[in-house]
Amino acid sequence: MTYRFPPGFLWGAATAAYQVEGAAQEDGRTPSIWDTFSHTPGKVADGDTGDIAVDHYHRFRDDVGLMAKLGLGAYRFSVSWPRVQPTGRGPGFQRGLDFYRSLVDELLTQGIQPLLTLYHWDLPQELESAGGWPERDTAYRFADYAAIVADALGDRVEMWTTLNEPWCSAFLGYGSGVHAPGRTDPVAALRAAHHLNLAHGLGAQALRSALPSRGRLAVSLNPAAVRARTQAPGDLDAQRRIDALATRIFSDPMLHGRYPADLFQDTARLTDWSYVHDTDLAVIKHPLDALGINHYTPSVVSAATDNRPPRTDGHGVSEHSPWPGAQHVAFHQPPGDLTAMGWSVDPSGLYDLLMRFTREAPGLPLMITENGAAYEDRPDTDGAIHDPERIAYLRAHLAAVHRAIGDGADVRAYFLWSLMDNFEWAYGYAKRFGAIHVDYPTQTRTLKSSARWYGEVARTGELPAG
Ligand code: IFM
Repeated sequence: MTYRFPPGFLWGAATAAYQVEGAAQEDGRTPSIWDTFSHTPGKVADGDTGDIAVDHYHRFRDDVGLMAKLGLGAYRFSVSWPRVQPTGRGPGFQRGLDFYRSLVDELLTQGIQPLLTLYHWDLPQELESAGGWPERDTAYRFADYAAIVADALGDRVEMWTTLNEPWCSAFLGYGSGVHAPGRTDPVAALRAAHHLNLAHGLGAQALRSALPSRGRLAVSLNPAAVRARTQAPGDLDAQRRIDALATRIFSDPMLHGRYPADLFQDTARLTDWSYVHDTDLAVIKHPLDALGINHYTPSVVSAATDNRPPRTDGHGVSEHSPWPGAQHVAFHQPPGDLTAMGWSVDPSGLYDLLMRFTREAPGLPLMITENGAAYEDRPDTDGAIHDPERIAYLRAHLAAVHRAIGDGADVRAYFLWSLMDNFEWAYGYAKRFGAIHVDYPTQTRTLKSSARWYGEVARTGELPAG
């Protein structure tokens, strides 16, 4: 059986600036929090940094050529804030903006639609030194930055997303500390979450006023598909808590203009949320043209039988929890084969999320802005790279997307994470998510079998049966 996707469905692949660009000290770019963090001993596996990454800054024309060869219709990339506004304040920096203009022009020349993400975690270090996301001012700085990028690229980029996975920025960056800036303060994490929401709203306002009317706005969230281990009241309460902290803390303000009452109760011993000002929620609930969903694996939780903080699963190792106020929640391995990240392969999570937001935000188109898997891909003796597990993962998840569309979900796009192997945050270069293999010492790109397979799906709009 073959699954046919709707006409016009957009097939793309995604990357993010710090993970691929390199050229960290070129053309006026200043350090971001990820430069500082990755250069701090012990923070990233093997001491890896994004200094060179996969050198996309210099090789973007070849990389776009590979996308065109595969037949991709869209490329999701992010702008490096410290490249285009090096101090995080003041006017835009022309050389940095020129790079993105060249990238976008190359994409358009090849018939590939750009999807631009403004913030994929690389806050200018100067703004972190001034307090970072726990401080309200950072949200206003983000709105200024959004306007700069919109003024420079709004004539040629139609699809915009404000933030990528604000949960990671807030709770891995300021809670468990496995991501930059590496702080471990639960109250700072909650403050960061609110100011990221505010940044989204202010940024969306700035984009709307700077972009031509055809500009389309979205945000990429990583909502959790979280299941209770049993139907016991304690396990259901654990599920509710994690759902509030992982998903509703962002989706409720952005889509409905409110914070969940249970989130405020669960965190009342930590914070009174007085940093949420009266008018903030109206700003945050800015009308969107689409919701971006990033999804990899579901979670299974239960009530914890002891007082240990929940483990930081899948993003790095920390004694500090990324879940403020949820110290009585335990995480369990969901069923399914495991990827190289230790994440289980269970496409029902993606289906459930698509149906959830179809019910919760009727009429709002959905895009899968990230989905994919890391495996230990190695070239054969003849240099070919066969990655049947990745093909199986993608096939299963795309079948789930197709099923959701059949059940009424208005899904418009799918972006594979990732176009090519790259810097996987706290894991450095040890985890390979790419459909294109990168030999890091030589920067040679080689299509894996999954790239050829995905290219065929993208070109035909059809998912062949396994
Ligand atoms: O590599 C990341 C990406 O930057 C954000 N979403 C999850 C991916 C895999 O961990």
